[in-house]
Amino acid sequence: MLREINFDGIVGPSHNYAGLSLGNLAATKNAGAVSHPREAALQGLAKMHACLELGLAQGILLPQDRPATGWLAALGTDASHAEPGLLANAMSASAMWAANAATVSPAPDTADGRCHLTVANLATMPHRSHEWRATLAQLQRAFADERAFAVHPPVPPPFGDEGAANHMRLAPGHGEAGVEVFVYGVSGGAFPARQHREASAAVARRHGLAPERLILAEQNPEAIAAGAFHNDVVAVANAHVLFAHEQAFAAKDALYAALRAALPTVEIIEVPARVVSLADAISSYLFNAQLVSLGAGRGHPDAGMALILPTEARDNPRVWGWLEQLVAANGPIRRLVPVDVRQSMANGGGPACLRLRVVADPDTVDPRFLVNAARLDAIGAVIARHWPEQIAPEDLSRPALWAEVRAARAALLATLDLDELA
Ligand code: SUG
Repeated sequence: MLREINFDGIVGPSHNYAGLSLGNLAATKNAGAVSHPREAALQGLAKMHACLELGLAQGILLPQDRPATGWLAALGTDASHAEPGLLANAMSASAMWAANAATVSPAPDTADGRCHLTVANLATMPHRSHEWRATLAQLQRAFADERAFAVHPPVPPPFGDEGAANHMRLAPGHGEAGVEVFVYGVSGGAFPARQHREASAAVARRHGLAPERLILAEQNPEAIAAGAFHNDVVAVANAHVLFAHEQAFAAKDALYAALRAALPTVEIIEVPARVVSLADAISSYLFNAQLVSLGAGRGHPDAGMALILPTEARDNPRVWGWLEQLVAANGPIRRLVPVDVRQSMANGGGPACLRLRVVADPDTVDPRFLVNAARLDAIGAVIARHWPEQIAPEDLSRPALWAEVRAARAALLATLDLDELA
């Protein structure tokens, strides 16, 4: 049976605050702060436990090898000789934000009836631009069953592609054919537009989406200027529901009309700017929530939906007040589930950034990438034992930290029987 599976990126042992992402206000604000990789990874695991308790299917993606020696070698250097800025780019744990790993078109939407995944090139940011090789290697293993999946390499730069963070799928149910919305930005403001229209269109062509299953929509430049560097900071969709800020899209009326034409049962829940400003939306990450169907895996498709939100959304009275009214109103969204992912949030990554959604039959996925509570506990034991407690900026150039980070990852791969990713 087709189900939505959330694959969460396990926070890597080199998680740090180097302030590498221009236009990501949280990351810029926390540049130079001391990070806590162990706490960060355990917060991510607690979120996965919460998802399992809601009856959702859960998978994992693994941290990448850091420092990124292959990338440094391609630049004619190594960790011992690279200048600090370059080394920070090689030490980033940014692959944890799995929403940026790939764009996924589930089987019911595609021409050949397979689930298609295109790995994101993340070409706009140096620290993210070298993630794709290791991501491709992982996805090729997790989704190796070629009867069910097609895994594509990234679209070529300079067309920037940031994966599922700029992609929304709406459908009557996860296992039915839907419409896919690709949201791109147009450059010109103070901050880079990271998703290019050309990349979105290329992904849609490769996935074999029929024209009636495809909408290309421009992100509102005001949202990018306010710090919404990805669309998933101002909008999220699940099944037949779109939950979006009033200022998320450049031409929202045209988008909403196209959605209603493609999916007459669509429900659009718009948060007005006069109640929640773009600034509040971005600081609270209210839209970087996982909007999930409750009961779907247990055969109760009408059990409503939950928003799995960062605790920062609960801490903002304007945001929380609006959400409490929303769940009281008897609409599709019936539950609010705050989770503490503050270590990731401080780098601009909320609950939705940490996961990649794949609609698939779990039996077709390599089981090493799927988890239950017991497997999460085994991962937690490795993290508690091996992940550094903290990393200060000056630690990034310490060979002892490189060795610790490598050993930590190796211990996790061994526990999960995934040494082949070493
Ligand atoms: O690409 N932060 C990530 C956050 C990605 C969030 N993902 C989604 N919205 N889906 C980014 O800006 C900060 C890393 C640093 O500065 O070290 C960073 O890369």
